[in-house]
Amino acid sequence: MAETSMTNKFTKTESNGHMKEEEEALCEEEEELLQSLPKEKGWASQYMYLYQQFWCFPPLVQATISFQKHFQAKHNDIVIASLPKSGTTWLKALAFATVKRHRFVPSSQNHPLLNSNSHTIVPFFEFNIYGGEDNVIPDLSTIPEPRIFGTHIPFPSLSHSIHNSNCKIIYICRNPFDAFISHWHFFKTILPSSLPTLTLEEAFEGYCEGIHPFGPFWSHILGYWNASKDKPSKVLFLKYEEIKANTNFELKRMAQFLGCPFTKEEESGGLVDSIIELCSFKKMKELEINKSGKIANLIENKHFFRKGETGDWVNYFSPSMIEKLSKVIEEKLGEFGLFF
Ligand code: PAP
Repeated sequence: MAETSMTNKFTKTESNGHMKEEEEALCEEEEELLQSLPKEKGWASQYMYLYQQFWCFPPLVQATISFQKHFQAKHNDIVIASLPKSGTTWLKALAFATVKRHRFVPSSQNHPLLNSNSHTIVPFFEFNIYGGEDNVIPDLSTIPEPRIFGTHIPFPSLSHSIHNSNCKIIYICRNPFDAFISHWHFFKTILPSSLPTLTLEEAFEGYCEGIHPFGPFWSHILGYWNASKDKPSKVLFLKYEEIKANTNFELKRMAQFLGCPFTKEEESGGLVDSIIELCSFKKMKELEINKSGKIANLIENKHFFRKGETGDWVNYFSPSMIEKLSKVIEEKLGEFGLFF
């Protein structure tokens, strides 16, 4: 399978001959399950549901169940994990360019990242792979190894096979102030104007209570943070701000963690720099595919590249908002040594 457009090219297989009845049973079960879950006003849908201690839209409940049931991790798989709007697009690109550098030379004019958005190359479990409306189980065995996947699902809800295999997880964490603003902008931009969106103030209230997609943010961050402390060879915890400040250092740390450190020759030959350049905000934003393309024929790629800066939140937060979110961060994350 070509690595450049995996999302749309999974082979979908029927698990047995009773697919139709199974699907119907699944819909009823799903409906019953949703009815039993706590719900709140959604960010981009009427309601969000609290499933396995995280907030998600209705289709994500089914996708998560399917992922947990069917995904079989391989020992050399790589999972890029994050809360939405934490730098996932960037980390997926950096990881792909690094891990596949012998197959795709980063300075090449034909590099897959020049023709496809990184979300297409590195698909999400919950949106792309198990999120189809057909409830069909994808065959992932033809994806060239090491396979790289993305997810916003919290650590405890990852599939057992991810927990139990030697596959590696890289988590990217972003200052909650910036992640919130980025997320709010994203929904405001992608939703059709006919749909009601939350005001900044409404979304902020929900965010501080942990009611936002894949939230609460503090549980999500802590799940991966604690896992990175318990199992440093399995989970690498990175921060968007630190990658921004010293991309070279953090990229080398990531390559080391993934078991493919850069050689002295690669470094002196400019390979690290060419990966950084290939994945830079400026370069990616200007690519034709990211100006005019869409992900899964749905979301325009350009919406994944807004400002790409740290600290943009200062343009939106009132003094009382700063005080409120700072307090939540201090209360929930301070004792674990996580500051922003
Ligand atoms: P996702 O959760 O929908 O995948 P994600 O990629 O995690 O989104 O986050 C998007 C943010 O990363 C945007 O931030 P902003 O709204 O504050 O601008 C986007 O601009 C930023 N981003 C995307 N690509 C890059 C990149 N190559 N370098 C730095 N930041 C980037």
